[in-house]
Amino acid sequence: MSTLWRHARLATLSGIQPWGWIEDGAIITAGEHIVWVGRQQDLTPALTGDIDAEHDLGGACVTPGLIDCHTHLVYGGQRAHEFELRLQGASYEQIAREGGGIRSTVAATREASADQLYRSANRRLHALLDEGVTTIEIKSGYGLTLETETCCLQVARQLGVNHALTVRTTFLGAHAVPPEFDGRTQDYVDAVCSWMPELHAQGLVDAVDVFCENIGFSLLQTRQMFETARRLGLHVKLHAEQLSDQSGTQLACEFGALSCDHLEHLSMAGVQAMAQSGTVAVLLPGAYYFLRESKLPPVAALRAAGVPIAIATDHNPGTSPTLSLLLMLNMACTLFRLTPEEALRGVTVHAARALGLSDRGQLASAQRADFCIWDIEHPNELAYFFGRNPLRQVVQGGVEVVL
Ligand code: DI6
Ligand code: FE
Repeated sequence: MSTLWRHARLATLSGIQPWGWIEDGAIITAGEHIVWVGRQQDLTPALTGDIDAEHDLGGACVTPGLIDCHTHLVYGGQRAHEFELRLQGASYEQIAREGGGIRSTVAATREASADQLYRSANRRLHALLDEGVTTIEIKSGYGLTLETETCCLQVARQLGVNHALTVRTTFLGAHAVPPEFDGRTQDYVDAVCSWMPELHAQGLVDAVDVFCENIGFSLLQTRQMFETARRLGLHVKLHAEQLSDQSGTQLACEFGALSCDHLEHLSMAGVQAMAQSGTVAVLLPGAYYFLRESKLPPVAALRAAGVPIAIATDHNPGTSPTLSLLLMLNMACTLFRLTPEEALRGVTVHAARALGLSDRGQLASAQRADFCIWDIEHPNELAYFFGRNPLRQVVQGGVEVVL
């Protein structure tokens, strides 16, 4: 099945033009892939001879499908009450130390049935799909037993089976130490390492992540888990330098990490390490905003060093309960001073790279035919508006998705 999408204004994010802009453009898709992108006037009869269907987009703006490369979408309950506590002066770390925080969501997740976990994650997923997300990363990390982590990863995989989107799963067993391992963090790290081969054998893990932090796991423990991941041939990523500088980034880069995420407290040495290993910096303005952080990630240094910057929702019940990737575009600009074009690259081509995917994120031949059709004049409007969704249509794998 070959389709021509014509009369579009394309932000291809490919080539050297700003935005990879093509003013009066067309796309030809065949099956799940793009086979041609260019100016309408360059369409030749040889190109359009075998077309089965044609869509006139009436001058609408087209971008690659959006990619949310860091979410914790599967969990039980929610934590609006902790938000109230923080408004009364308690800090996130304080709440975590007193058994709230991640642990309270772990308790709610363990209590929920697989069906309940699926239904609540499905509702959240729909909010993201409605704004043009075509690929999403979903982390485990709220089960913290082999059984519940397995269940959460299965729910994540099932969401991908039942919707027109790609799901990449990340095992984040090292999100927090569960209560049954209190005072025995090393035993828990050993347990996490022992679960990895089984989860991997079930095809449930695309990458391994660790929360490396003074309230999370140490550098040495992170190294042990990364070594286990490497033996299994799994990619690694890291929650790094979110609340303090632990130099986790340098360690992650030693392991060729796909991405280091958060990075508010990243040092210059960390920036250099990322530049050398080609690791993506995933910035999460939702968590920065919701925790009212004041230390900004070193955007200018990352930019100067040529580190690719991605943006994601970090959707989770504790620090970033947002379900709007478009809002994150706006916040990446207002809070982190990214340009609107950098922000869009951050949820497309750089987000794809943060997931180890080279077949998406740009409008170019041989890329997956995942794209969004927007009722806007220019793609800078995606970062400019907030609380407004100009999405007209999503095409996933060459097929129009019913929203
Ligand atoms: N960093 C975060 O911001 C989330 N996890 C992490 O490692 C917070 C998770 C939570 O509070 O539930
Ligand atoms: Fe996170």
